[in-house]
Amino acid sequence: MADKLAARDDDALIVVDVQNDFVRGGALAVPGGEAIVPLVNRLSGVFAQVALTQDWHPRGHASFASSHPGAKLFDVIDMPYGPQVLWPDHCVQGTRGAALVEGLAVDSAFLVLRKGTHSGVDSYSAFVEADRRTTTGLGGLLAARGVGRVFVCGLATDFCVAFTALDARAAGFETFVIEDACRAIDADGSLEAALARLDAADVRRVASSAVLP
Ligand code: VGL
Ligand code: ZN
Repeated sequence: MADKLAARDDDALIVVDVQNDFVRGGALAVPGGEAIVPLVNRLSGVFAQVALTQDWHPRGHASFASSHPGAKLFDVIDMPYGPQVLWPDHCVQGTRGAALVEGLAVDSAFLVLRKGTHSGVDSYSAFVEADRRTTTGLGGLLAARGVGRVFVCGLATDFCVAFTALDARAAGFETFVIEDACRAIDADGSLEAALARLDAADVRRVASSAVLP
């Protein structure tokens, strides 16, 4: 049996982007994304503090291929802040695609953090936007609430989960990714690259069985 991580009062769970557009039938469906919901709900039940995130883009967002005439889906372009993958329109503010998946446990969460709300800047991370300067305030909020360890799950492993975990670590939290409670987009080696970055940054990859009683 895998080693158990004893639950601590200073633990927080961040549930990343479990939204209609990232599951079956959505605009940017992550393969198997819908399958994590029961497990995510069980995890939410055992954490002292739970925060959810929502990718929440204005119409015409800079990360949409449709905002760049001549560009194709999944092209990578240079933005002032660095390379940007161009996605299908997704998680547009107020749309059904942007809503949290029905059946996701939301009642026990203390926070639903919306990110990617600035039209010219993407934000895979729930902590710092892609310009690497604009903060969402989440690091300070978690610190002020006494959080010491951050556990991350949700969608997608290789984008918003990985960047959120890396920034949690950079903000000084002991950080874990609960791998079986995530699913990946896995385009062009993005999953392998993300896992290597997590390992190099001392973000621990664990199974839900290590956390659940
Ligand atoms: C995400 C691509 C674009 C994610 C969000 O939640 O991983 N990926 N926007
Ligand atoms: Zn997005």
